[in-house]
Amino acid sequence: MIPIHEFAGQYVAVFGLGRTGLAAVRALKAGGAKVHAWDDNKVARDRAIEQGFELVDINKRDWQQYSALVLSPGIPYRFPEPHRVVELARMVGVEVIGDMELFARAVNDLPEHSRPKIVGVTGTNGKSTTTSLIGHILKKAGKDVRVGGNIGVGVLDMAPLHANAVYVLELSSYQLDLMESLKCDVAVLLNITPDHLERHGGMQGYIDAKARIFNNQSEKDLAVIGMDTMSTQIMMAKMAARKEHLTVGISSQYALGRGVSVVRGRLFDSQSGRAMMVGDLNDVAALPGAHNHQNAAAAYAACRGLGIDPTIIMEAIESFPGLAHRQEVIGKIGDVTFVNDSKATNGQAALQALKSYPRVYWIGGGVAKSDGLADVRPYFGHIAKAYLIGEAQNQFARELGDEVAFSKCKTLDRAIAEALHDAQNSGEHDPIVLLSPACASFDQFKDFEARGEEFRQLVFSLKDETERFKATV
Ligand code: UMA
Repeated sequence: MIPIHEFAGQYVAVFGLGRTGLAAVRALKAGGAKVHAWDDNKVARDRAIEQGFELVDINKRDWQQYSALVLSPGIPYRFPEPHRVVELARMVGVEVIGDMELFARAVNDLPEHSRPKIVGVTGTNGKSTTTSLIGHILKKAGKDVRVGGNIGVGVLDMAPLHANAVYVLELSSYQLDLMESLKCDVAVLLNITPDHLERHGGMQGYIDAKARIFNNQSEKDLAVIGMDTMSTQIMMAKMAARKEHLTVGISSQYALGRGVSVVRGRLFDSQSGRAMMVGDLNDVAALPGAHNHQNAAAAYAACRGLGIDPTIIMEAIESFPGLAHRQEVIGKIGDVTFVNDSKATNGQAALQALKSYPRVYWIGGGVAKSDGLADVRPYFGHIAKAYLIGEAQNQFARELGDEVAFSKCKTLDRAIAEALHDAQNSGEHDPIVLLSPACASFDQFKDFEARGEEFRQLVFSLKDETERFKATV
């Protein structure tokens, strides 16, 4: 845990009792603050009480007493409309900040020579893979590395600040909105495509939130920018012209004259102006597809920026085990392979998975994003049949129309059973059942992780049943 001393002896309100909020309460208390923590949800409150937290309903308190409101990232800050507690804080001039801001101020309070290195990673898709890959490479290079943030570890739950450590932080647009002071030694922006627009008042608000990752960087700090989406290309052009940072472009679509590119699966470093082949990503099983190649290029550029040798980086990329819920191969039932890509909560992410396989039995649905299946449409030809679940099933059925065969399954268990049956009877060689929903999960699951875990459990129990059945005939 990273104790926060800034508010020692003062009252601080913490709102939201999920991973962020509980870590913030612990860290603020350890630093001597008087913390009033609350959550709208009784289940979350009861869980916190069970864990020994004392709660105070901040809706009923005098807000003049608070020095700050620490808000969890999932709670509306500006759009679609600010949460009531944000309004309360604003009315009395109490600052509203996130856990990343507390972390940043704690780092900035250290004398310069004792500050750890900070690597920030953001983007619409690929953040978790890139964050985790950078962590893996730095570990292999012998660094004292800590990985956290949006990837699932509240930043204040990470190991205490240490001069020689490297903190690799996945930063969501929500977290970026709630921070001012973080200065990344290396900041990575992978790509920007429409997502979470309701929380940012539209596309420009979303782009502005993502751009905040570069705030406070000096001309010695490195900005790694994906060149495969229009908004990030524009950002790169503006930043390179201003010369306020060192910039490096990365791409898995274009061979960049200067930058880091992946061409036909091969990783090239042309930062010096001369292209040097670093290695072949085609054989790296945990990083399939062009989107993962871009993640690898970003991780390479970030680690080069920290002075790691190209050979060490490439060896580490080759040994990367991959992440759960991201094109994760769960196993096989007979010849049928099951792939869990539950993290694909939007069309762009699902498109990347569909692109990676020429033919799949595809499970999709949940809570659709505003653009539905628009991104996935170019890869409809890769779908042997679609198995639709959740709130989005009727909308997706309309979008697939006559172009793709589909079945409305409503729930994940039915979708898996039907997909397995069809795949087994297809006569195809090694068919693939892919869960890559192109939707948020919260109509039927707590989050994408719970959805992916259920997929895994259902596949395992079907496998057991199939094996028992085989044993009895
Ligand atoms: N709550 C209220 N009132 C509301 C809304 C929520 O009281 O109006 C309460 C909920 O009852 C709940 C708490 O707020 O108890 C949840 O807070 P949260 O949604 O911020 O969730 P945390 O558990 O703190 O997790 C957050 C990130 N979640 C979101 O941003 C939605 C986690 O990212 C992150 O791993 C964690 O902090 C640690 O940094 C998850 C995520 O889905 C993976 N992120 C989004 C994404 O990747 O697309 C941005």
